[in-house]
Amino acid sequence: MTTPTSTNVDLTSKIPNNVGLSDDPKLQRALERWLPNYLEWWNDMGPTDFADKPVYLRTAISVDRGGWANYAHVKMPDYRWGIFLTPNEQEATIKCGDDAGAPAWNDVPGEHRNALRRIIVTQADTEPASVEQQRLLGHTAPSLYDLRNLFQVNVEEGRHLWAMVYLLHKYFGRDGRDEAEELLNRRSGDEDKPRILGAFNQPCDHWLSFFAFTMFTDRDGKYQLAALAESGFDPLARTTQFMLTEEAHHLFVGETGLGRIIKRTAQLEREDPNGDVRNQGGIDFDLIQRTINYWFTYSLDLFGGEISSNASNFFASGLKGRFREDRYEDHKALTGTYNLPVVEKDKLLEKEVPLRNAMNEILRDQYIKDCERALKRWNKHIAEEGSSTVLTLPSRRFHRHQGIYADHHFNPDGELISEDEWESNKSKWVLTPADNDYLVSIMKPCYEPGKFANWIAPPSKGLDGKELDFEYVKLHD
Ligand code: BYC
Ligand code: FE
Ligand code: FE
Repeated sequence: MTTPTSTNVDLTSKIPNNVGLSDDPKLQRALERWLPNYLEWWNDMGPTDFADKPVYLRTAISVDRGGWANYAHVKMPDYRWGIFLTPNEQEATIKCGDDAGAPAWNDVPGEHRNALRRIIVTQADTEPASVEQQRLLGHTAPSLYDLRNLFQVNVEEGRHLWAMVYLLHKYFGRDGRDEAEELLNRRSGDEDKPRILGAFNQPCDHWLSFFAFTMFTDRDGKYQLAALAESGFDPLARTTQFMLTEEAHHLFVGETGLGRIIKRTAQLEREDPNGDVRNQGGIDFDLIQRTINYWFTYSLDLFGGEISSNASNFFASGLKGRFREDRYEDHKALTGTYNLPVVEKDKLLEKEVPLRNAMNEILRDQYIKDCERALKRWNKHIAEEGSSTVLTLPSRRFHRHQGIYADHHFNPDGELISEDEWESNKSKWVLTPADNDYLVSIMKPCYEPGKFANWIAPPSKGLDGKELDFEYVKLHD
């Protein structure tokens, strides 16, 4: 039986949904029991101190094209976190692997149960983690426009957790309910109960990191979700398809946020006779480059090992496809190979690996290309402001904590270096505690409608057709 979904959303239910929740009272009760625990987590670990302020948020009230974004001033705890699956247009099939072309699963096949649960739990864990990482940023926002964007991202990451918890409750029985509880118990950066993936335990305590995170880490989300949108487990495919529509805004926030800082930096450089940006409370290009290096590489880690039997199994069993699998002709990938440099006896040597084992690397390739596109755009804007600075992405081997390069040291160009060389250069290459101190010191809240902090340029236009001086967050009633 297929999951009943329609473009009509049941908004009268405690949990808005288009999955016919009211027809499944047992599941509905289980989720309604999880709801207060979720709200408790949100109150403890979500954005601090803004619970009573109306925020101009978009809420999904329908999954129709164009009809799913409904804007209104809402207090965050009243945001209606719901469960939405993109409706099926035709009978779904398994998109890749050994059974490519066979009908998709509407239930969890026994032999793939553990792998699927692991994928869903891993995906789910990142969502609340990011909210935890960003919980203090409301106190230092550069404008009401940015404050609103932060909160929009936060409530939607909360909704993404709901999306995954629905799958766990509906399809994984007791185990799924236990996992859903655990998702509210782990904490970003906690020594005893950390979040699962590395990037989600790193501190994000100022807005340069926030924008780099939404640019680079949310972009891993885009590629992982796109790979899961090709899943043969149809409820997962359709859930992630809907999540991707929300994700686009997070990426917009990151890319334009960094772009606006970069633009402002070029202007400040020009305005000072010595090109000194910091004496005007700005963010110098070297610091921006170190931030890019830091978050880009932690995000590269999120794709997993370069040579991965997990990835091969996920692909072979049709659980996880490639980015836009339909653009490939061969969906089995049994014959091809992929070449990549590996470290052998202190040298980098090309190695050929079977295509299926390289699926993480193939997804990483597409991610890197997408990041390069953004860098190119920023560099164009820097040149237009009259600066000769060129920002770059470091090599994929640089500053890695997962995969085949993690046990070695590389410079940003990707050349093998000694540990000494790494140690003596790392403060030039990646964000340091002193950098974070400086950034925290310049980030004072700027909450007058239409005003922006000095270290960032205003956006080219407001949101949802509103002016820049619109009251995106109502701080005073
Ligand atoms: N940190 O074969 P390997 C998002 C572990 S972001 C720590 O190399 P595999 C969002 C791995 O678990 C998208 N551990 O990797 C963004 C395994 O452990 P075990 C999130 C790591 O399994 C912003 C071992 O290393 N979604 O949505 O092929 C805001 C060897 O595994 C890391 C997903 O990730 C790491 N970085 O690939 C909000 C999709 N990397 O089993 C939200 C679901 C690897 O040996 N996840 N390990 O103990 C997956 O598809 C895969 O688990 C991964 C790893 C791609 C993450
Ligand atoms: Fe998300
Ligand atoms: Fe996101």
